[in-house]
Amino acid sequence: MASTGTGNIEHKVTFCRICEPLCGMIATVEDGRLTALRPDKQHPLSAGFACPKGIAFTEVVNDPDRVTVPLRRGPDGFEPVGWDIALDDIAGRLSRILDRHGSGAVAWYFGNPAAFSYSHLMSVMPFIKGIGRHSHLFTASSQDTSNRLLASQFLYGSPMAVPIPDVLRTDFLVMIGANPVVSHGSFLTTPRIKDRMHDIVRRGGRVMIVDPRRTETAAQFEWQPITPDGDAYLLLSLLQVMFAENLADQRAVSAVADGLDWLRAQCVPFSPEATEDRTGIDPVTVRQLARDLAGTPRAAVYGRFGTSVGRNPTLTAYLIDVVNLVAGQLDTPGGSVFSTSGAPAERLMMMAMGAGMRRAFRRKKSRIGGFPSVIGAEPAAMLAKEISTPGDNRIRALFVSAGNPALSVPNGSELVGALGDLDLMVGLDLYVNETTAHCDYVLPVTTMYERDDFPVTFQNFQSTPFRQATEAVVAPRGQARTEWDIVADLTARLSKRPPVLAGLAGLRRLVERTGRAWGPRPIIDMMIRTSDGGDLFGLRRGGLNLRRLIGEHPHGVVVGEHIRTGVLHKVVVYRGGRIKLAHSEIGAEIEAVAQRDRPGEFPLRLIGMRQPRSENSWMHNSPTLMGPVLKRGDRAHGALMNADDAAALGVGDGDTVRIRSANGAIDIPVTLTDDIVRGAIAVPHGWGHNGSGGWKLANRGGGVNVNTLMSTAPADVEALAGMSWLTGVPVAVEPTTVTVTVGGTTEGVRMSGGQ
Ligand SMILES: Nc1nc2c(c(=O)[nH]1)N[C@H]1C(S)=C(S)[C@@H](COP(=O)(O)OP(=O)(O)OC[C@H]3O[C@@H](n4cnc5c(=O)[nH]c(N)nc54)[C@H](O)[C@@H]3O)O[C@H]1N2
Ligand SMILES: Nc1nc2c(c(=O)[nH]1)N[C@H]1C(S)=C(S)[C@@H](COP(=O)(O)OP(=O)(O)OC[C@H]3O[C@@H](n4cnc5c(=O)[nH]c(N)nc54)[C@H](O)[C@@H]3O)O[C@H]1N2
Ligand code: SF4
Ligand SMILES: [Mo]
Repeated sequence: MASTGTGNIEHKVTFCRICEPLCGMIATVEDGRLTALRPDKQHPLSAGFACPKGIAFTEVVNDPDRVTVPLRRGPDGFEPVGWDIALDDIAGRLSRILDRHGSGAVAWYFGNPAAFSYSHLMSVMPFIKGIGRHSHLFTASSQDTSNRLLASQFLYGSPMAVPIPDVLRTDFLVMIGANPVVSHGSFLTTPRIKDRMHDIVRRGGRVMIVDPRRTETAAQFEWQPITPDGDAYLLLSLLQVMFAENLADQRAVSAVADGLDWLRAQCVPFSPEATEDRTGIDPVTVRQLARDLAGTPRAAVYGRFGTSVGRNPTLTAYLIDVVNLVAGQLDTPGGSVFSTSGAPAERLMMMAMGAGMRRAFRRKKSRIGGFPSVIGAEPAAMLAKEISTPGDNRIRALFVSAGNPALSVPNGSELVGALGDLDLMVGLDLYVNETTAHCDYVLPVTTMYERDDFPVTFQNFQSTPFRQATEAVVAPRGQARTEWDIVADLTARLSKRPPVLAGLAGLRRLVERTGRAWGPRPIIDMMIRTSDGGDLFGLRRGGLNLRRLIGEHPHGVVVGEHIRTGVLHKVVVYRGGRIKLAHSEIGAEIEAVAQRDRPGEFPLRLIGMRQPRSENSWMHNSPTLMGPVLKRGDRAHGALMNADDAAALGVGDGDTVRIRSANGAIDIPVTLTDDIVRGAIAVPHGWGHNGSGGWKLANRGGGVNVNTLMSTAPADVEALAGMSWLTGVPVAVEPTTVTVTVGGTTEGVRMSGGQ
């Protein structure tokens, strides 16, 4: 690995893997210890940018609260044990559970950071699938991306075909439900995304942000306010206008897609006038937007998190692509494009994945709620009920890696209650968090700087085709090991290995016999060699392989100026290579949208809000990130509310309010603002560190778990992709403090205790 420095101080080139831009980093390593991180000025794309979280990561690596030895639950809480004792016991208990109850008794939940580690994904997936055909897999994706992947499966035949906006070339970017100034982009790897968006405006183009809140991003560009969960109506209206005004080149669309007549008929009832009370957007604006999207030569609509967690998110994701298609903006420069790797085998992979996942979607239904399998997983909102409901294939052993579902999925207290029914629970995490606190064992894992990596997940979401790989920067702290090693070791210790796992164990022995380390590197090497910029195993002189990428290009290499377009025939894997627009499932969702309930007992709508110094639930133990927050006292976690709504309810700025939903209630201080539409209230997620976790500073930050308000009733989970309902959730807000005047000074008096 490239490094410079004198004596015991080295400066190592690497990259951040907290969020999707994967910013280049220089790590200062003194006597083998990570002492500082700074942005890499020589990184071709992030070019000296890093956010506060990335810089603060040194504090995670060296955190005294980190789990650095295997922990076993004893009568007095967790106690350290050796790896052999831990893994022998886990393997023994797992083997007995498998013998007695079969593979349906075993489940794995992996969370967001798993997507940022090749060795994590490439070990856990084969393990849990290899356990047997009834095993359960849950991921953060049913709170995040499954709807988007399923929409691609419907339209193109494969969940791997996910279009992204061609940010570098577009002249009109419409972002729906995304706040990249804070999130740094999602399903979109565009380092320095804010600068790239300002470039659009600088070259005479426009950026429009469709969001119920005038976010940090909306404040810098055009803000189009919308009623929470109104996106499907807006998109249907855009299509209605495009058809009614003949803005679409229908011949061009019919040349690549089947079902245009079906689609046109579906949109008829949704004129902008008919949807105005659902979106809060004036029909003149909607018509103009439709004309601008169809009339600007390079325009792209992009939707992200805010469009993924409402009532009908698979439909919404489907409609975003269809709007791009009908506007003539799909698969064209500056439009909505498919970032392909250039590997000859890519289409074969997509075809195989697509066929397998389409079959599983039709045939495999979850035990509780009958939800279809989406990218091989079940809805995490059903995890608690899958543990606590008796019957065949009830979960008895649960592994949780890189996740904190007690805070991240709906109704965490139901889940925590259910965890007590398990016979075995094992966590693989950097910390004892609010979920792993309930484990029999918590196993210490490496941080991103303690392992080699290549960001497989994000290769096809890059605005600029780019390759970078890294070695570990420091040795693992304490006894931490990679998920790959832990899974391999556990597999080897199972008394009777299911056939797939036996095969993997055999393969491992074979590889080790040749003197090579068992790991994901050969697979990654092959990917690099066969995709854009690769050496094609010697056929392309000077091309890349993994060794050369790390050794000669530590800052990474741009392997193409722009995303390739004109690739529809490669990414659409249906026979004939044609997009399929007509689906009975989509028709049923359009029907459901038309019938959606109006506000009743709960008149307001809850939305989320990411924060620059938080990463979901897990960076609240960094003094650098938390210090300024804690200084502001109880404002570490607070809600944002429209000032007029507040006035109508008698709520003042800074008051603590009670937010109630059909599912629960939380008490939280509010800040009043005009920068959020009337009827909406925003609460950040990832808080609610109640002291059960081992992260002391996070516990001091506390906050409340907003997902207490969310439902796990099967009827409240989206029927298609099993998405949790996290935005546009009906709530009522009431003051918990009243303002009284005592001897001339104004004070708030609490009317009721905590929830
Ligand atoms: N600092 C920071 N960065 C992060 C994270 C973090 O926790 N902190 N998390 C990372 C993760 S896991 C992800 S998935 C990404 C997500 O990144 P993004 O996809 O950019 O998502 P958010 O930042 O949550 O922004 C979603 C926006 O949708 C709006 N919204 C809510 N409901 C609706 C709706 O019904 N319609 C519309 N149109 N808008 C709506 C919200 O007001 C919000 O501004 O961020 C990643 N980056
Ligand atoms: N209400 C509401 N709920 C939400 C969201 C929202 O916006 N609003 N966002 C949703 C989204 S988009 C997401 S992605 C989920 C996130 O939810 P989850 O993925 O379930 O949890 P995180 O909070 O990301 O916690 C990640 C855990 O991984 C650990 N960790 C970090 N790095 C590693 C590693 O390399 N290996 C291992 N084994 N562990 C590691 C951290 O210590 C932490 O405990 O939350 C979802 N829930
Ligand atoms: S934006 Fe921040 S957290 Fe995300 S990759 Fe860059 S430095 Fe890391
Ligand atoms: Mo996420």
